[in-house]
Parts: sequence; structure tokens; C-alpha cells
Amino acid sequence: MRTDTGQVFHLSDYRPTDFIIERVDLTFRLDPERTRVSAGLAMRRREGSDPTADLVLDGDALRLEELLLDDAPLEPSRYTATPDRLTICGLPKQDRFVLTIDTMLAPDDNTQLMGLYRSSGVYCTQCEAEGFRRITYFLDRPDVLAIYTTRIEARKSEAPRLLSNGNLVEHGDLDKGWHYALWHDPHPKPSYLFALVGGDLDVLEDRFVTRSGREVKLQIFVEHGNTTRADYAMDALKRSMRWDEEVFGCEYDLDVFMIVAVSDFNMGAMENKGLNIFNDKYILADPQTATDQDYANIEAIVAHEYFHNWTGNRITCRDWFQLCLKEGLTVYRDHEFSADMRSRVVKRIAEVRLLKAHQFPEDSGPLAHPVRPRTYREINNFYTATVYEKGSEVVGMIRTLLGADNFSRGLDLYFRRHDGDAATVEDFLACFAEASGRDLSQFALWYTQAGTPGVKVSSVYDAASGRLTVEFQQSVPPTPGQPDKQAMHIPLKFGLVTANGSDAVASAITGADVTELREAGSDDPVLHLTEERHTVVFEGLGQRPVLSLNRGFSAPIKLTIDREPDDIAFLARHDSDLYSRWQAINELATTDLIRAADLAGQGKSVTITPGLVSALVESAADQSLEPAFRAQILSLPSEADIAREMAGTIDPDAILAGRNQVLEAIAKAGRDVFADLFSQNAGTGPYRPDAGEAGRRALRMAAMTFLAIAEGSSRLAARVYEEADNMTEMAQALSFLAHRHPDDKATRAALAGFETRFGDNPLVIDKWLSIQAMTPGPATLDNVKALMKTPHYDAANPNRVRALVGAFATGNATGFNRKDGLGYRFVARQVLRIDRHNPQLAARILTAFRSWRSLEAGRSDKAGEALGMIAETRPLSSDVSDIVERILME
Ligand code: B3K
Ligand code: ZN
Repeated sequence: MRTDTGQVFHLSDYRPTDFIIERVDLTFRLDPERTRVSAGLAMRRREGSDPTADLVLDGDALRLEELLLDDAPLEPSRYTATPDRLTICGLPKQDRFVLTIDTMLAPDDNTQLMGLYRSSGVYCTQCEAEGFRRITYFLDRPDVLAIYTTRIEARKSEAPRLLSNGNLVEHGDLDKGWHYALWHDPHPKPSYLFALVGGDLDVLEDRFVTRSGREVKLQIFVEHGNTTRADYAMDALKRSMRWDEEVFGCEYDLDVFMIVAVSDFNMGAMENKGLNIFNDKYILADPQTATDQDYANIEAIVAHEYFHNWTGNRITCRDWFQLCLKEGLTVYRDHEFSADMRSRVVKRIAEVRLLKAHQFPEDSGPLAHPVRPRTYREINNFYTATVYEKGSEVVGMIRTLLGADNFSRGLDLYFRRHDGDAATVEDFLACFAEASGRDLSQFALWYTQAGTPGVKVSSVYDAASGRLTVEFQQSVPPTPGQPDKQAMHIPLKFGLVTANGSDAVASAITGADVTELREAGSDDPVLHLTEERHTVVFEGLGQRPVLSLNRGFSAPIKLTIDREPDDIAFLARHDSDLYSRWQAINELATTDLIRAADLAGQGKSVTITPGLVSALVESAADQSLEPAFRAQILSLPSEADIAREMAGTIDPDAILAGRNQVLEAIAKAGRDVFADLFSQNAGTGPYRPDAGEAGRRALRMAAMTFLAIAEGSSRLAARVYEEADNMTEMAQALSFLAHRHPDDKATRAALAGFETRFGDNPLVIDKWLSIQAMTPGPATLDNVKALMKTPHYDAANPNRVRALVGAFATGNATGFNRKDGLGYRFVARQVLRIDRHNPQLAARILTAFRSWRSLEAGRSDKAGEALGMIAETRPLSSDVSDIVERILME
């Protein structure tokens, strides 16, 4: 484990390297215990750099075997090698030179899953962010771009397939049952994009012809017997390649594009040049084992990694502070792709739900940081919802600000100007400013100021003059290290909704700039808030309109609108913008759910407003709306959503109790509608994973949930479980049973049946583990502990850990937040245990504590004790100590 050194990295300290690495020639001789790596680095000093500077190469847990300078052994007095650094002095002042560095690795002992390791017998690598330094000593930073040639030697029986970045140059047999492959990648790349795979794998092959006629071989490598389960991923890949050409003008640039699915992986996937490595969870799917959500995730992640080929690989980041440059932009691109493949409004709702569930709490807690952080201790802890999701929102706002044409001109300029560069956020913004002639300096605050801006709105309508006067007041809350904030540029799409549901057009608008956004599916006006306060006057209105603000969630802010009581219910029915209709219904529901939590906390019974019931039930029954949208309407705010919106301290038990009462009231009131929706949306014909079918299933399952709640028994869900011919319905029915009727015979039978049927498929067993880990209530903790002792659990595999411990910590508010604090203590102990072998995973699980200060006093004391126990433990990895110290900071 890389233990904490306390070192802090600052953006302001950036300076280019003294040395340049032009070419990297790697030779790997693969062995589980003794893999020898020989790295030939063709280098020179950078012009203008200090001609006497030592060369300092990064390492991490390395063992140096041999060191040559221009083929001659280097005298020991000229260098110092430690596991984490190789320093060489007295290097040539001007000439080019070649360093040859031999290191010895033990892939089987690499439990961190960074660098070179083995997963189910397959050699594979993960180098982002700083894994390459666990393979060889290197200038392991993203602005060092080199051309790589990689020779891999292995026992043919152990690793018949040998893969690396770029194009295959040659391969052949060696003595004693060994063989080799030689790969060359013509595109200069940073070390974090290096990849190697060696193993006995099956392959699914296809081809793609790019728009300029390049024929590309497509290969997805999987464990034997799994090729048909990669069909959907292959289809998603081909669609991504075509879409990126058509929409962004980006074409693929090698003869082969490979994906390898492995079962031990710290995250979703990795965009290594020409050789993406994936968590198999995001490749393998068939109707019996994957849900509609799994299919959608596969489509989105395959696309995301492929899109990185331009946004990330061709144009990479100058330093890790610029991570959002590739991640925010690539998330934006994969969102657009999914919106084009599926329903745009439903996709947007799902994105906003995710943003609010993950990024908003991050932005309002101790781990808040700007989209482009200014400092970090451990870069792995910055692959966050803020960098990814808010980073994507910021790109979307640039488009809203400039309009589609300027946005696309700016992006084209970025692709042209920075191809082959390691760029910065400033470089990116300059392209849009130049292409549009707009000043983006205030907008740039979205990259540097943390915290979710709040905007308060109040309005007065004067009937006599037909004038609506709206006061806007924005404030950006203080966040760690940033007590004072400047006013941001907030683009708000809006509409003035009139009684018949159409949007009124004001004859004049004063007090803030307004632009038109003309693009597919929307030509909304956009109001630009740039000051702390604006008084905006809309003139020439014949009747009082209801303001529909932040349509499409055009800015990631918290909006508080002082409205007439009926306005929200009105928007819920009449807003012409479907996203806003969902938002209005969601807001109605949130208000009722918060009140219900308060009442339940006081032991009082809960009632719901008739406006909510009718908005929900009528929208659900409205055949003119697509099923997936209606399913979103019926999916009420989660317990975590309610907690986030509540003022004051949080009592998870009260939230759950109140929410259950609300669900029951809705279920009873809408029972007939739900019964119709359930039966009318039964599937016909074989399972298809497309968006239309997935939407229909989502609506049917939402109806089932309410219907089953109204019936108050496990009968319906048990029947659905038995009859389901696909994993989507099975998993939904099983969660309903486990979460609402945990002690029923039917539930026990279903859980046992599931285990028997899917016991040999770990990815499906992950669902079974998660469903049980998320069963509400204090009793779940013991069950989680029992599940850890079954053969299904494996603490070395990140998917298993996330499915069980992760699901319990982040998806079970009443279990994790048990009053007696045992949930916290359990998770804290797991974090410490996992930290010993996989710090990245441990740090990720630990973030479940990030909102601990907003809990009611008894619970927050107990959570604080558990965190204190972690903080006092030694040794701790830099990953865990960074998170725990920030979480505990006052
Ligand atoms: N770039 C990788 C994430 C790497 C995480 C390193 N800790 C996957 C992605 O965002 O596409
Ligand atoms: Zn990414």
C-alpha cells in the first residue's frame, strides 16, 4: 500500500518536465510471480530547461533489476533507486540518450488492481491515473507523450492472446512453449493510456468501415463461452463509432479497436488507446441475466470509452487538475449519444436524478471541490461526480450559452487546434470564446468555484399593466477552502406558461439578457443571470403566466421559488416542456414526502395532498406520454432524495416510515389505474432491450409496485417473479419481496431459488447480494455479515465488495444509519480491512460517510466515532487518509 506522505499537489506549481521521452520500447516477459519488464526510454532534455537538472522518475513499489545508459551499465554513483523513485544525475546536456530500465513485478501479488495484475488468470493493466509507475520508472504524468512499441512474451498455454495498444506488427513462437507479439502505437500518448493484456480468452469479432474508408477490425475479448453475451456491447460500439462521425466529426484512427472484459476491476472501464479494458459487468448481457438498466449502462459506457479516443486520448490533459477536460466532456458526449439512441427527455430526467443524488451531496459536504480542483493529495479520489457529472453539465451550459452552432464551431476548433496536445480548461474555453466572439471569463467560475449555486426567485404580476416582475437572487455557498464566492453566469431556460398550457411571449424583457436557444427539440428562451441580484420585468402579458424556470435543468443549481400555492400543480399538468412537468410533479411529491417524514417522526399519521395524487395518477394514465416517461413520474423521490431536500437534521427511520405511508396512500387512490397499466403493459414476444420495450417494462413494474402495495401482500410480486422471462422483471419483483416482505415464505423461496439458479454467475449474484443488503431496517446488518461468509462473497473482487458492503453503506439508509451505530462501525471496519489490499476501493466505500454531519445528534456522534477510529489507524493508505481527514474537517 502507498502510505500517506501528507504531500499536497497544487495546480499553481505546474511546470513542464526538464526531460522529454520520445519513444518507449517495452518488453514484458509475463510470469505470475516474476514478470520482467525492460523499458527502453529514448529521451532528451527539453530546450530551455536547466542543463544540469537530475532526471527524477516516478515509481511505486518497484524493484530495479538493471539500469543502462546508451546500452552501458550505469555506475551506481550516478543513480539512486528506491521503490518510489529513480534519480539519475549527470545525464548528457544536449544529445539524445536511451535509458534501459529493467524491473521485476509480481502480478499475482498485485491486489490493488493498479499497474500489472492478474484477474481470473488474465494478465491486465490499469494505469490511470498513476499505475504506470507500478510497471516501470517513468515520468508518469499526462503531459509526457511518447510513441510506444510493446513486445510481450508469455507461455503460449497460459496466455495465447497477447494484446497491447496500437496495431499488431508481428507475432511468433519462441523456445520452450513461449511466444511473443509486437505492438506499435503510432499515436503519441501519455503513460496512463498504456495497456497490456495476456490470457486465454475468446473473441467476438466484427468490422467497421470509417467514413473515410478505413477498415477497422473490432474485437471484444471475453472468458470462454461468453461471446454471445458480448453481442449487445458490439452493437453499441458500432453505433458509437458511427454516431461520433456523424455528430462530432470524430473518426477512428487505428486498424483495430479492442475491448477486453475482466472480472476484477476497480471502476467501470478504461479508455486505453485502441485497447479498452472493461469491468465485465459493463460488457456481458443477455435477457436472462441483465436488466434493462444493465443494457443501458453497457451502451453508455462502451460509448463513453470509445468517445475518449478523441476527448482524452487524441487530446489529453496537461495535468490531473484538468481531469474534467476529458471526463466532463466525454460524459457530455455519452449523454448526448444515449439521448439520441433513446428518449431525450427520459434520459435528461435520469441524468438530473443522478446528479442530484450523487453530485449535490458531494457539493454540499466536506468533500466539495471545484470541477477543476486546485489541490489534491490523492488523485484517485478526484474521479468524482463533480468532475464527471457537474463537468458534463458545464459543457452543456456552454452550449446553452452560445447556441448549437457556436458550440459546434468551438468544439471543431478545439479538435483541430489541440489534436496531439495535453491541454487545459483554459485552452478549451478559449476555443469557444474565439469561435463565438463571447467573453467566457465569468462563466469560467463554474470550473473554479465549488458548491451548488442557489437561486431564490419571487415574482409579482400587475394585471393592469400586464407586467410580471421577477426578483432573482443567487448565492454560492462556502465550501472547504473557499469561504467567499463570486456571482456566476447562470443560464436559465424558461417559459411563461398560460392557462391553456401554451407559452406567452413577452413584448419586452428588461433586467437581464435573454437569448434564444434554437436546437432540436427546443427553442426556449434563455435568461442569463450574471449578477447577485436581478429584477427582470416581462412586459405585455395578457394574463398572469406561471413561470417555468430552469427547463431541462439548464443549470445545475438549487432553485427556490416563492410561488402561488397552485402554481406547481398547474405546471405539473400544463407545462409544455415535459422535463419541467416531471420536475413539478417531483417537487410536489418531495413536499409531501418531507411533511410525511416530519409527521412520522412525531408518531403522527400522514396524509397526502390530492394535487399530488391526481398529478401522478393522471399522468400515469395519459396514453399520449411515452411509457418510460410515465415510469419516471411514478418513481417517487428516494429516501436519500428526501433527506437531501430536508432542512434540519436527518432521521432516516422517519423518512422511510413517512415515505411508506405516502406510497400506500397513492397506491390505494390509483389502484384501478395501476391495475390497468400492469396488465396492458405485459410483454408480447421475446425480450428486446431497446428503449421502447424497456420503457414499457419500467411502467409495468412501477404499476406492479403500487398495486402490490395496495394489496398489502407478497402475492403479486411473487407471481411476477415466478412468471418473468427476463432479469428486469425478476430483479424488480425480488427487490419488492425482499424490501417490503422480508420475512415472508414467498420471499425466502424466491431468494433461495435465485441463488440456486444463478449461483455460478457472479454478476447476477451481485444483484442478489445488493437486494439483500438494501433491505431496510436494523436486521439487515447481520444478514450482510452472514452473506460475507458465503462462498459468493470475495473481498478481493471490487464488484462483490460494492454489491454487498457498498450497497449497504450507500443504498440502505435505515441499515447503515442504525441508531446504535453498529452500521457505521461495520462499514468503518470493512474500510480498514479493504484498505490493506485495495486502497482505492476502500476510499470509495468510505465516502458513504460524507453527509454524517447532517444526521440527528445521536447518529452523527456515532458516525463520528467510527470515522475517528479510521483516522487513528496506522498505517493508512493515502487514499483513505485523504478522505477521512477531509470528511472530519470542521
Ligand atoms: N478514465 C477512466 C477512469 C480511471 C479511474 C482511475 N482511478 C474511466 C473513464 O472515465 O472512462
Ligand atoms: Zn471517462
